[in-house]
Amino acid sequence: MSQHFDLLVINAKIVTASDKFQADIGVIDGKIAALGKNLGTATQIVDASGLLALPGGVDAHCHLDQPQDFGLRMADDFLSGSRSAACGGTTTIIPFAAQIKGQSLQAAVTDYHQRAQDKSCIDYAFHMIVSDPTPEVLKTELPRLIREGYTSFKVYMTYDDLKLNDRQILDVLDVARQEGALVMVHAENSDCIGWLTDRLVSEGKTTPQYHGVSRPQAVEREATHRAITFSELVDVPILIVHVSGREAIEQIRWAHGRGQRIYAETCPQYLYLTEDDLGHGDYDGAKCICSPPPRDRANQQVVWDGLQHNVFAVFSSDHAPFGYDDPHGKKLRGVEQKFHHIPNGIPGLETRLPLLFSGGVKEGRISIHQFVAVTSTQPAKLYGLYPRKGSLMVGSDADIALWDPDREVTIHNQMLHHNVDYTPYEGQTVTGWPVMTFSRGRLVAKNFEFLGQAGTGEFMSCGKPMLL
Ligand code: DUC
Ligand code: ZN
Ligand code: ZN
Repeated sequence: MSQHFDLLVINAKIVTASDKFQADIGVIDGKIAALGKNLGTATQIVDASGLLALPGGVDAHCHLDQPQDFGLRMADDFLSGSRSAACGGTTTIIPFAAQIKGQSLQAAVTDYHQRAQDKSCIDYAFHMIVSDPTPEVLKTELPRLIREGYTSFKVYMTYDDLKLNDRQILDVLDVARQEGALVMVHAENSDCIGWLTDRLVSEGKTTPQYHGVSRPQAVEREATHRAITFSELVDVPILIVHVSGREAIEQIRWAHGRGQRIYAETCPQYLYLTEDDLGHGDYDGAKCICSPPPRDRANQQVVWDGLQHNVFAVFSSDHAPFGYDDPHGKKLRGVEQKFHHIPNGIPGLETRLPLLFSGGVKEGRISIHQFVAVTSTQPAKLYGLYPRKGSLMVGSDADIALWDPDREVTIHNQMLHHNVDYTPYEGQTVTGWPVMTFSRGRLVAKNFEFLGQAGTGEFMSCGKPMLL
């Protein structure tokens, strides 16, 4: 029986985490209503001949408008961040509602809703950051918020304003086990970083390049191992975020060999940047300061190998936007800072997918199905958004990215849609670009142009993690 659709995407080659097939996509009320041939008529028809139709990306680790200390301010709010994501083929973002020590978790979540409301142009959910696990938080707030649909939260093993001690991490993992939440862990050893930093500063070594020296792989390896041990003791899965290189990967593989459910995430910076990008005394290196820091070429290869062998469940941007020539960013108060006072984080929402598509799929390191899995399907599953997000199935949201797999693009900051004054990937040429992005059937980006509208993105409460 022929039907009338709001939107028909015809002649698409559809690619999911498992399948590739030729079909038309019929959309009604923002949802995929039919997949097939000769489906019927439509108000809007888009011919996708020669293009790939992929599920819109799910960027499960990005920071937008997150309150900062010391006069710092993130360059992207929910409008500029979601706009940039949409133009890079991403249709779901999951940033962080961060608890400030002394604040209730609920206050952090309420505040964050206000920041997102009427701004995001694509759908979004929140992870929480638990920085102050008081008895009230552990007994009442955290379990309640998990039941209300905030089913993932991050803990930090470093940063004075955010870090938890080992006992506190065990306590929050226990709540996650009881309630069925997924805990994301920032694994770096705080005291080791502090000790190395003090030594470098006392020797007058304060330029951006020393950021990497203050956070060697050993501090990431040790914390990763410790987090894996906590997961074993509490008997709860965890996800190690932003894994940077060989040593942490070895720990994760070791845990996998023992049958532990340790999920891992990596990011474009660990495939495309190296410690050389932190500079050699010049301040430009501040543009690439993120934590953990980028390593070397040999480590990039190990991260690629990890993607190829499915060590990583998730590939995220870790977009943490601080302007470079910005008195609220990398040049705080207009002054070049010592490395340990430079805000950590780099932009990447818009370039995440093209960088992995190009270096991964086009260069034959991963299959296109692995690409869809780590950038969309698996984050949607792990963070309780599947099957609404993460696939192209009847009943799913019509979040569709149409990719031209052969489009050659040289990345320049001026073509990006974030509010940051640089990209770490300036001048990088990639092959493959998402030329049209639909969010629940609405065209939000086409050929580098943003066509969406502030406030059309919806908040989604998350289900329990669907473990892989
Ligand atoms: N950790 C993050 O997850 N993002 C930015 C900086 C950091 O240390
Ligand atoms: Zn982190
Ligand atoms: Zn982050």
